[in-house]
Amino acid sequence: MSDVVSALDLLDLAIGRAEGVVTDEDVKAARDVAERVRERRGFLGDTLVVALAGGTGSGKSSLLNAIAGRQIAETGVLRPTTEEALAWVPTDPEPGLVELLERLGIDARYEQDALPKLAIIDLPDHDSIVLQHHQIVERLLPEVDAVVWVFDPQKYRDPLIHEQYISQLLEYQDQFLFVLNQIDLLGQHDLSQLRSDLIRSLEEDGVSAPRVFDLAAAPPAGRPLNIEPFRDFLRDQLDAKAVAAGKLLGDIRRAGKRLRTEAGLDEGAGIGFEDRWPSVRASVAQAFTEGTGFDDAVCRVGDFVTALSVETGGRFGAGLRNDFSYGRIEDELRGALDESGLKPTLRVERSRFGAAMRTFWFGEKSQAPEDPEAVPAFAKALEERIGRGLFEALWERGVLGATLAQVEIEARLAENR
Ligand SMILES: Nc1nc2c(ncn2[C@@H]2O[C@H](COP(=O)(O)OP(=O)(O)OP(=O)(O)O)[C@@H](O)[C@H]2O)c(=O)[nH]1
Ligand SMILES: [Mg+2]
Repeated sequence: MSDVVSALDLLDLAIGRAEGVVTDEDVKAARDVAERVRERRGFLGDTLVVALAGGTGSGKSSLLNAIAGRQIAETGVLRPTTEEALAWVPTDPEPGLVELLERLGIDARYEQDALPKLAIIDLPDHDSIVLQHHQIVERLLPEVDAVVWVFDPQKYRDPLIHEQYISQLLEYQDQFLFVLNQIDLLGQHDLSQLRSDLIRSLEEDGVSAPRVFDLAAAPPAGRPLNIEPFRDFLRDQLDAKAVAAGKLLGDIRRAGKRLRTEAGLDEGAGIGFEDRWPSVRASVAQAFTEGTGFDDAVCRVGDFVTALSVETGGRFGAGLRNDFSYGRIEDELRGALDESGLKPTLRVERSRFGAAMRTFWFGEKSQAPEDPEAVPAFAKALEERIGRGLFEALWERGVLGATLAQVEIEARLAENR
C-alpha cells in the first residue's frame, strides 16, 4: 500500500541523506516541499475522512446510517445514544487510516464496501462529555478532511456549538460542512427561514460562505430526504482529493528528481568504484616498487579522484575533489610509506619537481624494498588512508540514490492506486 505519507516519509529520509551531497540550498528547497506537503490540512492518505459532530440527538448517527444505506450506528431517543466514537471505514483500510484511528483512540470500526475510499467517524454528543468531545474534535480536526456539523431544528442555535466549537476553530473552516437535519419536521416556509437563520448565525461565528445541506436522515415515515446531494457532494470531494493528492505526489517526485540531478545521480550511476580502485591501488604500489616515482604515484591516485569527481559531478564531485586534494594525496602516500616501511626503488624521475620531491622525502639514495611484507602493508595503509574515505563518500551517495529511487517508486505507486 502506498500513499502520500509513505512517499513523504521517504523524501524526508532522502533529504537527511542529501546533506553534504548537494548544496544547502538544494536541501532547503526539498525540505520546503516536504514541509508544505505535511502542513496541508486533512488526512494525507487517499481515503476521504469525514467526521460527524454536533449536538446530541441532532441525528449524526442517523446521517451515517442514511449515507451507508443501512444501520451502522445505534440511534435513539435516549440521550446520549453514541457514547464512544465509531468509524465506518472501507474494507481493507489503508494503513495510514488505521494509524489515524488508533491515534484518535477510535476502536469501534465498521467495514463497508458501499463507498470505497470514504471513511466516516461518528462522534459522541458534545454536551454530556464535553471535555472528551472537545479533545477529540481538536485532535481530529488537523487530521481529517472534513467535519460535518449536524444541527436539528430545535437546537440549531446551541450556543455551546457556536461559541465553544465553531467560532473557536475558524482556522479549520475550509473543512467545515453543515447539515440541517430533520427537515421533515418543517414546512417549506419554516425551512427557508430556519436555513437563513442558521447561515446567519454561522456567519456571526465567523464562517464565511458556510456550506449548508438540508436533509432528513431518518424521518419516521418514508425514505431519507436529500441524502443523495450530500452523498454526491462527498463523492466530488473525494475526486477533488484525488486531484489534490496527485499534485502533492507530483511535488514530492519533483523534489526527489531535483535532489537526484543535483547529486549527479542521473549521470554517474555506474561509478564502479569497487572494481576500479583495486587496480589503482596496485598501480600505486607498483609505481614505488618499479621505480616510476612518487609524483607518478600521486598522479595515479589524483587522476582517479578527478575521474570520480567528474563522473559524479555537482557539489558531490567538487567535494570529493576538495577532500582528496593533491596535497592530501601526497601526505597520505607519505604516511602510507612510513607506516608500511615500503622503500621506493631507485627510479628515473620524469620531472624536476619529482626529482626534487624524491630527494626531499627519500634522500639521495633509494633503497630496494627489503621487507616482503612491505607491499601488502602499503596497500593496506593506502586502503585505510584513501580507499576507505572514497568508498564511504560514494556509498553515502549511492544510498541517497537508492532512497531517491524509492521516493520515485512509492510516489508512482500511490499515483496509480
Ligand atoms: N423526524 C426526524 N427524526 C430524526 C431524523 N434524524 C434522526 N432523527 C431522530 O433523532 C433521534 C436522534 O438521532 P441520532 O442519530 O441518534 O442522534 P445523534 O446525533 O447520533 O445523537 P447522539 O449519539 O446522542 O449524539 C433519533 O430518535 C432519530 O430517529 C430526521 O431526519 N427526522
Ligand atoms: Mg449518535
